[in-house]
Amino acid sequence: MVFRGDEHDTIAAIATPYGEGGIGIVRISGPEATRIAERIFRPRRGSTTLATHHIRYGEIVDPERGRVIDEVLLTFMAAPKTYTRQDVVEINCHGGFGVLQRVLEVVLREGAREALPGEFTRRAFLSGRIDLAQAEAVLDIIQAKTDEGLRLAGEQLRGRLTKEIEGLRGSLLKILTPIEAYIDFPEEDIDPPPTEAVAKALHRALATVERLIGAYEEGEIYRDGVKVAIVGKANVGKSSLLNQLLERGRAIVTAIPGTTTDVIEEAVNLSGILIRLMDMAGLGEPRNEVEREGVRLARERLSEAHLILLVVDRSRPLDDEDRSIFREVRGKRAVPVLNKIDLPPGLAAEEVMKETGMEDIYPISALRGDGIEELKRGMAGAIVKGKLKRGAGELVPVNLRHRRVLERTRVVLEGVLEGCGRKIPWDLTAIEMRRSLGILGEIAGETTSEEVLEMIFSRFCIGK
Ligand SMILES: Nc1nc2c(ncn2[C@@H]2O[C@H](COP(=O)(O)OP(=O)(O)OP(=O)(O)O)[C@@H](O)[C@H]2O)c(=O)[nH]1
Ligand SMILES: [Mg+2]
Repeated sequence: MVFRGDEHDTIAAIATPYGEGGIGIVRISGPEATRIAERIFRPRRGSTTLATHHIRYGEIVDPERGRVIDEVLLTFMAAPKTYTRQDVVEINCHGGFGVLQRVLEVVLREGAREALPGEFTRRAFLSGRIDLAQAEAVLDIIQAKTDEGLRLAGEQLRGRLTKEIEGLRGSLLKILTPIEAYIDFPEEDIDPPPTEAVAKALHRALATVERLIGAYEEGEIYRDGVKVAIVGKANVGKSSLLNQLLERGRAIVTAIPGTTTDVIEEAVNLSGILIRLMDMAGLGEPRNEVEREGVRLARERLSEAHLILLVVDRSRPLDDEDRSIFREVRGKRAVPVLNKIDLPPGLAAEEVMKETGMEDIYPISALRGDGIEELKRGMAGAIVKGKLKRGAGELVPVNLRHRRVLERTRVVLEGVLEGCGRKIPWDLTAIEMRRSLGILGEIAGETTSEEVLEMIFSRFCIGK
């Protein structure tokens, strides 16, 4: 989709989700917003002139037919103290699709144009009220599924990454300025910058770039969640465990081995981290074609898991199938689980510890729910230990787009550093340094191409 809008016309959209709700909002932004509002809004009492940043009670009337559409609360906010820095009107209607659609219709008939996805936020960006990384944060806030994800997005909206990038650009400029002075004013007899000092400063800048790239990996967990695979032999109670963790009967549980064949994926929130649980067929020798396909699928998905719940049936001795699964998950991050502790034991925890080399075993009964809370704490601990060095609040929010920009910056700066070693002419160094500054500017959106903007804003919903 090519962006067709320009920021000088007036846009309008239903800003609340489709469907029925207590209230629904039609939002208008642009130079015509006030005129349109004054034409279609009839206040219950008082002047028809709208005062800025006030809420008024009244009706929306179709000015052509004179018919009342809905009883509303209307907020008028005059530029520039608004989301888009333009005049903004928000009409709180009753939250029915028919009502909202009718109100939007008259607004459009009176001269507004239907907003494109993300166009309000795009205007906030174009007017300079927020930078591009902050605009992306708006989307992250809308899409956050956990508290921690929300906190990370909040950090971004407050401009955390932008500040880091400004710092980085500042240090690059500090390297660049004496080089440019040396090149630009040859008659002034300026000494060339000392190569070692430049190299040292470049190393420091590269370390910052590395740290920010690393922050992406850490933040990934908060943004996209952690994939956890429930792994074990057939009939050990994997699906029962899934149901316990979800607190509902999601997967079929039977006494027949080989009950689960497809991979079942469900999300659950564990201490603010989004966990994407995958229940699957038991790994082991397939007894028929269905199981063979199931095992193949299970193995495929196992490879994507960040964490494995390795389930063993404690009521039976270990056999070769268990051992072969232990071998298969060796080297992966796993939490061992001893299930069916309500039955007489056929196996000691020490044996499993010895054969898997894993400690911290969690004894549970997936049938009765014993030990599930401890297991949840253990899972959270294993995830945090593995990946998260900080809480979301302390993390610099870096998304995939930012990371790509940072990686390109890294390549350029590494080139500069290498050139320093070879004592290439200073003007070449200066050109490359300028290039790295331009690349970094893409994060805040100073040097971002129209295609990239298009890609970012088209992911928004209409009305945001
Ligand atoms: N006594 C007891 N039985 C359990 C427990 N957990 C599961 N079971 C029983 O074990 C049988 C298999 O449970 P499932 O949850 O279907 O096991 P699964 O590992 O998903 O099995 P497949 O999908 O066939 O690989 C069922 O009869 C469950 O009721 C438990 O903690 N205690
Ligand atoms: Mg199952």
